[in-house]
Amino acid sequence: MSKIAEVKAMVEAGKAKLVPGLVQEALDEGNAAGDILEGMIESMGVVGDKFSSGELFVPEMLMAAKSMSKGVDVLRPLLTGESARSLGTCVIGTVAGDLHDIGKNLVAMMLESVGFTVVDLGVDVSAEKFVNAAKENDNVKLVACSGLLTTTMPAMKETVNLLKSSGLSGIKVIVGGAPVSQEMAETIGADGFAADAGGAAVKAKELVS
Ligand code: B1M
Repeated sequence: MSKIAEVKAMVEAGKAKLVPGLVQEALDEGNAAGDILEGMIESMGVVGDKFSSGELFVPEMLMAAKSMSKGVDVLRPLLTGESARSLGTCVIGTVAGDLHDIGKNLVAMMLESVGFTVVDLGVDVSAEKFVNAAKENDNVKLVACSGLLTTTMPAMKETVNLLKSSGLSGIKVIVGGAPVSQEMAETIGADGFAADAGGAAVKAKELVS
């Protein structure tokens, strides 16, 4: 079994203590950080499918998420790097009612890597909290909203509406997460959409330049 396959198997099995060591071993063997990350993202898809089919339950899903987060911690310095440019501040969070944060954390990491100062509000963030953070932090150029549940899409819409009606001129809004599409982003009035963390960094740069 390849080292990346081992990492994937241990993420799927929720072995949070083993994953960081295996990720380091995979790097030491010469695997690219991006490939290891891709493998772990695939594993979360497998976990989701097993949850849907009743093979796994919430505690196992939680352990898989913890395992992936520990693995990402090892990759973080390799995926971010130092950016010389400053693109301003980005306020990011997962919308109200939604506790999923792995994708949001990856997007935050990528935004930092291209030169944003990131203010991460965490998960279950109300529309009001997004607006207050956009007003209270210096040089905010972008608000980024993540959401993974179809049931929290109305909260995303509410967040975009409130941001747009709060007189925050010049602040762009980007949205994303598995149930979000370009079409939905346009319908709810967001300025941009990206399907993944790399795409979010590209789109975010485009929106503020
Ligand atoms: Co939940 N969960 N979960 N879960 N969970 C999903 C999302 C689900 C698809 C699983 C399934 O049924 N197959 C399903 C949602 C179904 C739906 O709404 N259509 C689901 C469900 C139902 C639930 C609960 C309701 C289960 C329950 O309690 N009965 C519950 C809800 C809790 C809540 O939020 N209120 C729940 C709970 C949890 C855990 C807490 C156990 C855990 C999350 C832990 C954590 O995040 N710290 C969890 C997990 C781990 C998952 C799955 C398995 C994995 C999610 C993940 O981290 N993926 C997920 C199944 C799946 O995704 N296939 C599932 C990896 C991550 C890298 O991908 O987050 O999609 P993702 O991010 C991507 C892109 O979407 C994008 O970039 C990222 C990577 O490049 N992206 C953006 C994300 N945000 C972006 C923002 C952007 C741009 C791009 O711009 C701002």
